[in-house]
Amino acid sequence: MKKSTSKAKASVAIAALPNTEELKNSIIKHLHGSLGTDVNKASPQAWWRATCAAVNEYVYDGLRNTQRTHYQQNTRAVHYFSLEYLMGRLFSNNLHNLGVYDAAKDALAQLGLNIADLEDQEEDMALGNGGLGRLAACFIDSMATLNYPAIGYGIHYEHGLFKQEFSDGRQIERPDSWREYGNPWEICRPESIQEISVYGYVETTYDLQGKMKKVWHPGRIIKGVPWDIPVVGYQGSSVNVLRLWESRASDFFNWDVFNSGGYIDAARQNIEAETISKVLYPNDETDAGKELRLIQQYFFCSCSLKDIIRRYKRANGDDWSKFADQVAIQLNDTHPAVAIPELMRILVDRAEMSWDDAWNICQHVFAYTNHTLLPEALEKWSVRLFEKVLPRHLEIIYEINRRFLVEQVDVLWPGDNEKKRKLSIIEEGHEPMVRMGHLSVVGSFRVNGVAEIHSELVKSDLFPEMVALWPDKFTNVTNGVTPRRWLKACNPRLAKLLDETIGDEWPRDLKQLSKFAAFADDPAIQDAFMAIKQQNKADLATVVKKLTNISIDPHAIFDIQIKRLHEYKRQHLNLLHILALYRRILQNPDYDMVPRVFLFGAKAAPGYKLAKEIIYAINKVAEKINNDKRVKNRLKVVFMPNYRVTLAEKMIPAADVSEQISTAGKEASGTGNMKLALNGAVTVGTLDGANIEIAEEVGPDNISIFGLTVDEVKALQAKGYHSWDYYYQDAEIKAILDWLETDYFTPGKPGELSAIKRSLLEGGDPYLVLADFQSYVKAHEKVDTWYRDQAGWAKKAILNTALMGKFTSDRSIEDYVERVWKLDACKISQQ
Ligand code: CR1
Repeated sequence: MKKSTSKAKASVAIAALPNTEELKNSIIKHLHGSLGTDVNKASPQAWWRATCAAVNEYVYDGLRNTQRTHYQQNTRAVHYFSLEYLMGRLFSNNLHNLGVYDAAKDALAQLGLNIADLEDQEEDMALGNGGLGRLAACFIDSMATLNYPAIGYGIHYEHGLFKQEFSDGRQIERPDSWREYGNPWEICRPESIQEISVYGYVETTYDLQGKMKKVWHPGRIIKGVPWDIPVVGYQGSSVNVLRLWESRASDFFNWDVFNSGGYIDAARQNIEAETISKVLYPNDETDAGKELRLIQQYFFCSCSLKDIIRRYKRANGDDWSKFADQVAIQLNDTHPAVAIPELMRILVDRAEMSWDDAWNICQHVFAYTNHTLLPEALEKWSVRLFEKVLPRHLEIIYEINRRFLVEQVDVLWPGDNEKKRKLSIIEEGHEPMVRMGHLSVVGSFRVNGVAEIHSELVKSDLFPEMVALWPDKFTNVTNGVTPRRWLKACNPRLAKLLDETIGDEWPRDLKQLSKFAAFADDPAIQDAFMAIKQQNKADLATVVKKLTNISIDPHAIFDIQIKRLHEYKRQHLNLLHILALYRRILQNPDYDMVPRVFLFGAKAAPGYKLAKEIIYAINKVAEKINNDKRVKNRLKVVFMPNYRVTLAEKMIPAADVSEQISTAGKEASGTGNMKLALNGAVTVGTLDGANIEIAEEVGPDNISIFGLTVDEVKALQAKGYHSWDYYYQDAEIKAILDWLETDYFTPGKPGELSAIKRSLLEGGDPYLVLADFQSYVKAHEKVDTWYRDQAGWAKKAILNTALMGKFTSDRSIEDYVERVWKLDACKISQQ
């Protein structure tokens, strides 16, 4: 029995949504009229494009209505500045958010097509590395759903995050060309091109009254071309925009060079200009510190600010007095912090505003989110590089810093040079550096971390003096994930069960999930829930077979760790546990354990050697274990190649166990932890980031916590941590680490996997892997025991789903609105 779920609730932004018949006609119309092909010969690509075009008719309708309403009501808006957006695919997301997924599925079925095949035509839009970029994508979904006037700004990278392949177990990076043949979701807006400047020198001039004026003579002008991606809110709420800038050579500038006879030079400069938006830096957490990266940051900030100012002036003319009432800018980490001196430059140099007035505006416009405490990830730029690329901005930063030190620091701590040295935006030393974190805090009216504990650590460990200066500036907004993509769309079976038991309001009011807790002991719901998990696992097993040729048993526990590869996330701790189990099986052929499949998904930054060694080691150990008859299928290990949003959507609904095992104090929040628990996985985790809040929500019976706490980590490190002690005192640890050095996993090549052992022993084990090892093993023994009681496990899994209501990104956005942005929602009116 087919149920028409596209009853298409009266949508706000979109006048009328199509039924199956209308969609079918529209798809055919576009196949003919937009694609120039015919039903008889159309490829799946063409069908997919035609369907996108059909859907876009409605998306654009919502987009126009939203933009018109915002303009007419002259609303205050938030501008989300982010160097990364990890969007994944948009096809099924847009269909679900419009409420026409089932109608489209039926329409395509009537045309003899399977909607899943069409979905597979789309490349992931992977314009981000990991958590930070995916968070930005969840946030823009929530802002549109909640009807907040919001625009996302970023870079239209030609190449997103690299594609990962394995060659004999080693990571190989291949370029990602996500829009090689165009992207049906984006609209180029040449009418909104901006020009920005870099390099050159600053001239100091004086007018007739003797007033000093700084004039920046740029060395290079670059054009920013905006591409707009409509962001469809759930059930046709607002359709907001993600505006991504592509760099091009400026016509104006090249003609100059060209005319002076420099044809080749002009061509070279074209290439250089276009290089800016060519490729996403593939580093999560750590930063390259390269000139091109600084130019990328400045390029998109400058284009975006000019775009905002253009829009503001259209409504308010040259009167700047309302600017801070109309405009909030959220800095997603320090990557866009150069927007602060850029706005100062525009106000002081171009609008000829006084420094104080300009600074007052800045300090009411910018807010900054910190996403990490890792020292290597706190951005710093050498003064030398800054001066070369942005000479005027460096002067402005010096002046911001001078006033900050004199008017703030010296007032609270008179004559305290040590405080000045510590708080200065400029770090002194052999190579003086601009500290972007300091600049972000000084220039913003609000600073937030991304989970309770992280926000506390931002205050206590990162910026304690800034807190003394401005206690009210600091706040917390715990991360969240959009339940539309991360439950409704990716886990349709569970979504249906929820609709049937607790109603269908949960996708926009996730707290409703708590009603599902009442069913945790209900045998019928337990069975239904476990049957769904079983089907999802069977689906994943098919994907695993196809991608890796490894057969896995859907009846085993699916134990999943998916996230960027980093020592602090401790994929190698997971590996040591796998080796412990393998060793126990070899030592005791009857070793009793519930069969487990360990699944990994992770990309390593191309220059991060140890991370790549860990991938290699996991792959080699997997090869050995998966082919060892003595294991008798109790253990399987799979490293999924090319982990990305689309793979996450297949893995998360199939997870029984979620690995969230970072060293306490290192993972700012995590968001994969939320997605997995939301889909009924039981977390094995440390008390780190948002795991702590997840544990509070689900309660100790429904999560397996292990390891040192933040305070214990600090205490251990203060007293001196000696990983060798664990090696000598724990026979299991010693045996495993020594094993890795033999050629057992790499026949004929002993020592190939020794990098891990070296880092844990000679390297001092900076992330306390060995200290947490036995506690981790016990946390897994607990899981094994729990799983043997199937009804008990079902109850835990159900309660994980039911008690995740807090972690919707809608709640995060409401927190930002209340604590930071002070925005009003805006109901969209139709034309
Ligand atoms: C953090 O590592 C957090 C996301 C989103 C990451 C992760 O714990 O969930 O941000 N930080 O807030 C990051 O990418 C550059 O820093």
